[in-house]
Amino acid sequence: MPDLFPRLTHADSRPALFIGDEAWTYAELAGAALEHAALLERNGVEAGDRVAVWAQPDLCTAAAMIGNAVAGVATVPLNPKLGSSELAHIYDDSVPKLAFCAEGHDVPHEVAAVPSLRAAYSPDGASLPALPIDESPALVLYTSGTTGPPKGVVLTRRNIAANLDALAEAWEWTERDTVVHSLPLIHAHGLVLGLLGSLRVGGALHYVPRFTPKSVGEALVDPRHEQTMLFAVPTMFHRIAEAAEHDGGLRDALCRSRLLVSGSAGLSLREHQRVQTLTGRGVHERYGLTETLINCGVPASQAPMPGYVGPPLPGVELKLVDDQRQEIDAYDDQTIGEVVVRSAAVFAGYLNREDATAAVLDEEGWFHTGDLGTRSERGAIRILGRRSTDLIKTGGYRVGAGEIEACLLEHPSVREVAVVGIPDEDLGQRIAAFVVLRPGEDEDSAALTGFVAERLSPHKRPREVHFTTELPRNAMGKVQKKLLAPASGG
Ligand code: MLC
Ligand code: AMP
Repeated sequence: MPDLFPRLTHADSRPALFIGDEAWTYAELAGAALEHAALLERNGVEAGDRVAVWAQPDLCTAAAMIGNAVAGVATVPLNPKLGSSELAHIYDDSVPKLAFCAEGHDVPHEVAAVPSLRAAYSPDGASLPALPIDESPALVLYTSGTTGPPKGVVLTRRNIAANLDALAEAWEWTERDTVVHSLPLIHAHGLVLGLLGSLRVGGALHYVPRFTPKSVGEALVDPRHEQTMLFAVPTMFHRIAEAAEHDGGLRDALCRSRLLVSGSAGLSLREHQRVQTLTGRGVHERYGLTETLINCGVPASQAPMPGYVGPPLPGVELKLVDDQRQEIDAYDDQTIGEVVVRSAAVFAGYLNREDATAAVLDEEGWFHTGDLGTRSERGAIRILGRRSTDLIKTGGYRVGAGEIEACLLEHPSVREVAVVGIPDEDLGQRIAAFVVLRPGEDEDSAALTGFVAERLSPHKRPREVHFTTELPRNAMGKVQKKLLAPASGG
């Protein structure tokens, strides 16, 4: 029978996870996951329920996520920095039976309706039962749209296994690899690829709880690892390249890694070249979305292709379509169309949002990404922008302009607001808010920034606030965001 994590069902003493100074073998991780599953049962959780997990950087967090799968429940990962309004929305929408937090960390918010469960596991070795690869929901990942609050993306075990196997093939990813990353354990990149991917191939994950170029560099050359792969977002590569200018050890660490992989946003040609010049080796890009997981990637067997995210992964069908959703045949590297994909990794739908699912997933199973790209003669894809300027990618995080606007409009001093993404060398895009205050009100930008950080989450806070007396509108009264940020949306 196909099994989601074969190495956990024949668990041995090979290392599975390194988090900070702590480490677990596969047998220890399996034992902890079983302890977690037993704890869920004692607390009345049943197969088919959902359980939220505060994604603290802790071995027990990983055990809880795997233990949830053993118990047949879907994990709703929660960002430990999540603000109060966004958490309330996620709880209301996903209705978790309980929320787990690894002991030793503060539970960020207690919400009476959702009981908190705290535990620390110190396992003896064990093995898991096989986890069948089927259509059961494994994860509900909350991600932003252009308007409204974030939607829950339901990913099944089959989605996850299909995508990880395609990536393993493209990257020649095996049990010999230790992935090093410092991404939050709440999204496709850090959680699905970084954690679940490492466990599915039977390799290891070395998680760096707090991102600094130095700590990532040290993890890459940790003598316990046979060979390493680095997963990072472009903002991290930008900061790593800055630091590597003056740090020979970091340059050496990058050079010795088997594969450097960038994703979640486009890596600029400048950063590609900088890493290449500094270390003598390049960065392999890949492209995906929460809803589809990874669609394209430059194979490890090929040289990096700055500017391109590579061809579709094995098992991914990809086409370009025009505004009428008609297929574009061009392989000319010039004609721009919306990227549309179909694969076993495409999600099961948005939780409780059939309307929103139908808007992006057609009856033949094609998912409309909203991303604009071209295709070369050899099928390599370039991502050039997005259909909507209201989806912002900042530091690799996807943020909807609409949700920030709605949040700021709850502030008593704010009368009108427009939020845009402004090109930024470090973050890719930085969030800017243009605010019209109510007559007689006076507010400073820090107060508004803090208002968003507290209610949504810190990475959604505007990095700049411009106070104005009027927003530019067209004859229909619609705000003309292009006038606020002419080059936004890239
Ligand atoms: C500052 N801070 C505030 C604040 N101002 N907190 C509250 N209120 C305010 N007004 C604090 C923050 O809480 C944080 O604290 C610190 O300042 C800096 O936080 P930041 O601004 O978020 O950090 P930054 O340096 O900008 O982070 C850069 C980054 C981060 C690269 C580390 O953006 C990141 O982790 N990105 C990864 C995104 C990701 O995983 N995307 C994958 C999506 S999946 P403290 O204490 O924490 O320092 C996907 C699919 C695919 O896209 O293809 O992969
Ligand atoms: P998310 O749902 O957070 O995974 O964000 C998905 C979006 O990230 C995609 O729709 C793209 O706009 C963007 N993205 C991911 N990887 C890349 C990449 N390599 N190049 C350009 N954009 C990317």
